[in-house]
Amino acid sequence: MRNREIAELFYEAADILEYQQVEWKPRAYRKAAQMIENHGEDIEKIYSREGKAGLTEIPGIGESIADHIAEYLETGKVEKFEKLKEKAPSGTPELMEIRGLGSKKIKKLSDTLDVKTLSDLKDAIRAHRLRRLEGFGEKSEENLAKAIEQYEKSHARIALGKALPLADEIISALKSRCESRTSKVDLSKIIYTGSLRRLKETIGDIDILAEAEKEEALKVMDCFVSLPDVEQVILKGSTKSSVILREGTVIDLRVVPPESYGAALQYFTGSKEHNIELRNVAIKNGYKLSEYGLYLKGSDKQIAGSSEEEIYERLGLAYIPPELRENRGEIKAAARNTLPKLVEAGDLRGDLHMHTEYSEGKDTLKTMIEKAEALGYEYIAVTDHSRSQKVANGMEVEELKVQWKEIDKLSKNFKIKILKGSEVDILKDGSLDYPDEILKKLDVVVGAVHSGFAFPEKRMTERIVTALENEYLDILAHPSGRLLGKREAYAVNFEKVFEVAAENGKIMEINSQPSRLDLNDELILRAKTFGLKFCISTDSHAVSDLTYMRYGLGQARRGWLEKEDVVNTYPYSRLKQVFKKMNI
Ligand code: DGT
Ligand code: CA
Ligand code: CA
Repeated sequence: MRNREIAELFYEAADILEYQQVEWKPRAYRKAAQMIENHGEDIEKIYSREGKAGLTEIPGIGESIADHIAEYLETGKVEKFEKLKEKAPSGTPELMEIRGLGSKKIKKLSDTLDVKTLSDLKDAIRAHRLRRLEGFGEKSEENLAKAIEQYEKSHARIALGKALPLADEIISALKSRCESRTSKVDLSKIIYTGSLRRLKETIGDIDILAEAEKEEALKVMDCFVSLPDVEQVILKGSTKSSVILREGTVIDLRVVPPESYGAALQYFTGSKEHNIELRNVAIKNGYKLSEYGLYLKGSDKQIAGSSEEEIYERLGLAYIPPELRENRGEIKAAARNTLPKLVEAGDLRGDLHMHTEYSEGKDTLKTMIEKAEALGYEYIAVTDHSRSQKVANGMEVEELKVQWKEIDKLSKNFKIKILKGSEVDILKDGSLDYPDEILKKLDVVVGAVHSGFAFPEKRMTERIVTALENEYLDILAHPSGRLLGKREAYAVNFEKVFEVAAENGKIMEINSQPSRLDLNDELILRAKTFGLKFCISTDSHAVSDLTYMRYGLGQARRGWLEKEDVVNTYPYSRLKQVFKKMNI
């Protein structure tokens, strides 16, 4: 199905024509694009069956637009549109998306200030060159600055930890609005799809899919665009609507009938690369796969479509969990029935990295324990910062001993096992931040780099290798040191780190803080080939952080990990064999 691709062609042409101040065509092109995008049947199929005559029967598509579609389907491009693109400055479509900027203004900016791209425009605003321009002025300069900020926010990738709760919220708000007494639409099948369902570490936009009969679809869309958090409606149709929320996130909602729900869920979950590969499998087996269903080639007969499971099954594949759908070998593995049995939330028995008021945590030791027990955990490790972490209120040896006493006391009142741990700094020479006689007494030592991030690769590698060779270190915390959107991973030779860690039986942390997600999926996949084991930890700084586990779990699953690969799925008795110093 190439309807969206064809629609995109006309949207782009419309933008450029508008810029060139052609009066009526942009409107006609946009209308056609919308009709094509929302047309239930494959435009390509209509053309191959009925030729141009079939196309002109679609409302909004006249002779000349049909000619363009035919040319595009035959040759992969439209000569006229290619010429248009050559004449327009390359930044035009982007500038058209800035609120308050129409084609006339863009032309004026280009002719008078030589502003051709978004970055030119930002420079011009910063230098206050717009306020003297006829038709602009100081107020409009300010408004444009705000519009650019909003545009950039809505185009920046957002953290999984922000997108996931937001999607949950929107889905439940939409459900209750639809199911209210005035609307009475039953939305029992609604789910987030796209990169969010694959639990990618960052999300471009939030995609939501809902099932409803055709007659109900518009009602669902009415509910969606009128949600209180919606700031701007980009597009509203009966199958797809798109909005921008007040805080800048873009949400796409698609509504499909029951017979296509599974096919749409599969398609819009992606990834695009997985879908392309899956479509090839379909073709090889004499089928055709689209977001509407799985069909016998050259026929309208749908053989699967209402559930994802039946689509994979009909293609001769084991069901592939969304986190694996990145075209990293999952389709071959599904064909051979060798997919991993991924670690699940219910497998996790404890959390091995958390802070309390003793260092930089916001909650008391007791509160953290209570919450962990309420989550059903069998054990936790309390790992406040070591003494060199002055900014994080790192603990002197004496304070640590006070904490041990409190742990001993509290242990009597709780069923959950409380491990005495520490997040110990790996100092610049690779040594650990407590003397051996203290390290020896800790049940779990989580080693972490918190300084000297700019070390050259060789020095950083030697530093971490030294720490991994230290018999008292158990876990390497957030091994790459990156902070999403803020700080790159430090330069380090991971091959060497993984090799030495494996030799010494050290555990790699998967840190679940939304700003870290470290190790990331790629590094997890790589580390696993060294035979390493992992722990998924929250690095909690407050009780509310304990639920971050789901994000780390997502990365572990994206890294193909099974229960056996993750030590905090082990029962307490077996954990003792991993951390040999454990003495409770
Ligand atoms: P994002 O939003 O950048 O984090 O990534 P996604 O994966 O959510 O991508 P998005 O929102 O553009 O599209 C949602 C899904 O729709 C995507 O995962 C797969 C499917 N899709 C989008 N474009 C194409 C395409 O050109 N071909 C195929 N086969 N699938 C596509
Ligand atoms: Ca998306
Ligand atoms: Ca999307």
